[in-house]
Amino acid sequence: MDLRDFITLCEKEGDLKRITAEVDWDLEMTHIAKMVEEKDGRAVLFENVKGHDSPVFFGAYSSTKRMAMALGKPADLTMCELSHAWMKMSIGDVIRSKEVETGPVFDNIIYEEDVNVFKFPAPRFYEKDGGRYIGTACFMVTRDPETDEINLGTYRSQVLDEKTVGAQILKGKRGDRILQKYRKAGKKMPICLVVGCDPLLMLAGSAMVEDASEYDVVGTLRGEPVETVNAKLTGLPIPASAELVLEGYVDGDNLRAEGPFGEYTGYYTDELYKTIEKPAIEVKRIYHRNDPIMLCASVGRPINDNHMMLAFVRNATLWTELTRMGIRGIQSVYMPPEACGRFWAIVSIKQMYPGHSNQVAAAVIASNTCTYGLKGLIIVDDDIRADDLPRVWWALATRYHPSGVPRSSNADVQPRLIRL
Ligand SMILES: Cc1cc2nc3c(=O)[nH]c(=O)nc-3n(C[C@H](O)[C@H](O)[C@H](O)COP(=O)(O)O)c2cc1C
Ligand SMILES: [Mn+2]
Repeated sequence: MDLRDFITLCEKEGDLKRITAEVDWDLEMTHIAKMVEEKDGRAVLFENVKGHDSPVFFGAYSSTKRMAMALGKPADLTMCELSHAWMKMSIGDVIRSKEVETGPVFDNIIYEEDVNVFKFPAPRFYEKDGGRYIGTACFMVTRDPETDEINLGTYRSQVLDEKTVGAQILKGKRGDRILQKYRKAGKKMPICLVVGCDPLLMLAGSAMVEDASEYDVVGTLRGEPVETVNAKLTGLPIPASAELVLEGYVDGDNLRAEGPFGEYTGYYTDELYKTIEKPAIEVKRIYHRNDPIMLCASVGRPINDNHMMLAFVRNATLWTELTRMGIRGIQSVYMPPEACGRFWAIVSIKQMYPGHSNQVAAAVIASNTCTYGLKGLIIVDDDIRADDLPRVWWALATRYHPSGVPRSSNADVQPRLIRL
């Protein structure tokens, strides 16, 4: 599957809204995308972006049905069931990516002197944003210089100038650990930024995969290898049918100011962040298909694209990690998109021995998936599905006591204050 197949499938399913009226990339496009996602539910293809001649696609992931379509699963599965399917498929035999001679991504090649990233219809999302963002549903390809392993990572990317884009690779991520290896060796890190491709590749780019290439994870999920071509300057593998790829280098010693950005939390990154300098890509080459379709994701208050992606991918990788750890009794795992897809986890277990729920809680907290951002965890018994939020509330009301001591009556409960 490539992005065009996915858009065709959306249209067939009645899940696509085409917007042919002229729309401004500056604040207007993102506002419309968010309103359509929230009030209409369809994905949106902007076909007429002011000052540009290529389209922009929003909302690929903003419904569970489209998440199922991206995964090639029946449209009526719940997010929990989809995460379970990912977990089951991803622990099967690995199907490695396949290098092919060439692909439509090379239909157009722009060389260094002609590189001007502003030629592409990157949107500005919110008023106080530091600029236009070309990478919100993207991924970046790097190679570990010690192990030669290929890593995919989704990091947001602001257009900083004609030949430079941001790469907000946060500290401690696999991408950062790779960058630091290049930096210590006194080298720049080769990198390819992919905008628009098989939607499952982008999801895998945002998954905390530590021990494999995400290309192989997607091959395993799809049951057939991802086809890649080698980018011409760095030799990094990129999807043969990607829409748009920026190739270049990150100098770990040359950070650039980036942001602010109206985030998926519904808040701007702190004003302080304005002065924080982050890695950036010096763009040397651009490859793109004819009429490249730019894949973007809405941000802001939940629930939109970003929250669904974060929730789905984290459910799937947390469930996979718990299974690999050999933790018993797991019935379902859910990181609610309402909680921005990453800050709260709910796990349903079949309790089998004293201390079992504590063991599960410790395992969740210790997982790589939950290292970043988990604030709280709710464990419920197996008669409640982790994604059945009304029943989870019922369990909190009747089976939980803030003092930790179970009581027969809830009449004298002293509530624990949560200050907001
Ligand atoms: C839409 C979206 C945007 C993201 N933006 C960032 C980002 O800017 N920086 C970051 O470090 N992680 C970001 N993440 C989370 C990472 O993609 C995730 O932690 C992934 O594991 C990073 O890849 P790595 O583990 O190979 O470094 C984002 C996730 C999603 C779904
Ligand atoms: Mn990765």
